[in-house]
Amino acid sequence: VAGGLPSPQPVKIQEIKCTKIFFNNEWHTSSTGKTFPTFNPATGSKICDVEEADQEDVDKAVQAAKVAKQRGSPWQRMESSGRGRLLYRLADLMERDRLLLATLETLDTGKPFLQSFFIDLEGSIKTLRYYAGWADKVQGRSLAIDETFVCLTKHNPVGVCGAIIPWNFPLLMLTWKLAPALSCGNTVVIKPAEQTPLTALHLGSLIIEAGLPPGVVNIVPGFGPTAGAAIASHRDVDKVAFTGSTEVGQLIKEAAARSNLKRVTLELGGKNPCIVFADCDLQLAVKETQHGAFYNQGQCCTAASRVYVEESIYEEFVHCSIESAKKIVIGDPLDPQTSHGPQIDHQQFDKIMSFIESGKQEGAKLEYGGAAVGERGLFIQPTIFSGVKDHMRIAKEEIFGPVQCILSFKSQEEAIERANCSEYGLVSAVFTTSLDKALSVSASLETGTVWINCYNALHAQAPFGGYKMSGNGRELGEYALAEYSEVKAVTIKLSQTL
Ligand code: TXE
Repeated sequence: VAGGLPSPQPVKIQEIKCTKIFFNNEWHTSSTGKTFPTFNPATGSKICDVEEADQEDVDKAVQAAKVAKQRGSPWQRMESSGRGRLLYRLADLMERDRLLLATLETLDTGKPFLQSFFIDLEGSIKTLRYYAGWADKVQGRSLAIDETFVCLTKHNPVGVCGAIIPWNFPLLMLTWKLAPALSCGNTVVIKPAEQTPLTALHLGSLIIEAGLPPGVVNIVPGFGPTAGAAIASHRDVDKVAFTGSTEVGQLIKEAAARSNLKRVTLELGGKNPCIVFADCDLQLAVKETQHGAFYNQGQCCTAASRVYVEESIYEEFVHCSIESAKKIVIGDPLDPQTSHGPQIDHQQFDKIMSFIESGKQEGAKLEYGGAAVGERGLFIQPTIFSGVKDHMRIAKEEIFGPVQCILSFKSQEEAIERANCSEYGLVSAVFTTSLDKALSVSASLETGTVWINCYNALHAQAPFGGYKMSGNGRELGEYALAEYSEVKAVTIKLSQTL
């Protein structure tokens, strides 16, 4: 019981209803006749089979999206406040089905149920409402111009927007793309990750119920090299938004360049530094950095994977971090007591275990965890390494698992230098009680987000995205509207200067 209210509980799901390809507000079987299974990573058992979209199905979905955005179509002619109303309605339907969607998300990803409910669903619903409010506020300007001209700018939709989604936050990453795209009047073709298609498909049923015109939102469950690649290289897709690995991000940009130079926004990996100064609130820093490292089993692009701690408090920080890790409850993700679930699949599990091995081999000190839990299954203990050095693989590469690396530093300048010494630049954090220090260090960090005395503080109103190889463009906030708009300058010649 939280705040006097009963804690939300997962619902019993008898049958998964939405398992087909979704376009034109209808459900379709795949053109190849193929399906693929989706598994519960907590048990290894199959949840259901899903229709597998391939190139031909993507073509049909893109065609539907293209027709839906055409001049004179209901969507194109709809007034902007009407688009806003549809987004509000979609948010209300998501709220109505919140328990079901949170349960589906937990079944498919293995993330603890209360996290699905309070983070993924909360964030998705808020994002839809935030962009619903923007729909009738997307506007151009009247510009000061040389000579006898007047220039007006207008923000138009880009057109058909592809969205390729990862498995770590399936519904949240989807709404981060869907909401601004619709707010600006685009149409969308979404490919959920092959590991986690279920919440995206349920959304399809809500799209119909909300009353969006056919073809505005289309969903093609399938694999990366087939359905995903078909979107990235499609000549009728005008923009693609991708969240996933840096390697695939590079493939998507290449495919965009080779096809029609579609616009690309990328949200890729991270190796995110936290700088913990001796004058910080130690308990707060321990709590936030650890939560940052282990949240969602470490499967976050924002994972706090390099924690630099000032030498004088290093030992105490490591000790407190170990004590804090002991309180983490590993178990059935559907049990509301659980705070740590399984990794998503065998491939990720093996990759993480090999990183843990490399940390030991390269001489880091394993302070806590480091092993799989149980004989079978995909659970890994929260793992803490101290004595980590910058050259070690665990300090350089994205692990995407529950591994916290704690390093020590002597001076502020050294900490900044080492924090910036990465090909990634997604997020960073600073822990200090000195406002002056917090602001000067944050000004020097080469990351798209800097959190001060907090972590994973993501909000629909604030932009999110990376410097360097962490990506291009920004999601969320007013900034994301620019990623989903074309700007048209209309210049008028007058007979005299105004
Ligand atoms: O990612 P992929 P994977 C990182 C993390 C993880 C690693 C590999 O380090 O360990 O990536 O994970 C689709 N054309 N992140 O293999 O393959 C794919 O179907 C078009 C960070 O799962 O990048 C899925 O929908 N699309 C990350 C999506 O891309 C393709 C989240 C992501 O999968 C494609 C996930 C192709 N050729 C992994 N190949 C983050 N930034 O949060 C695959 N896809």
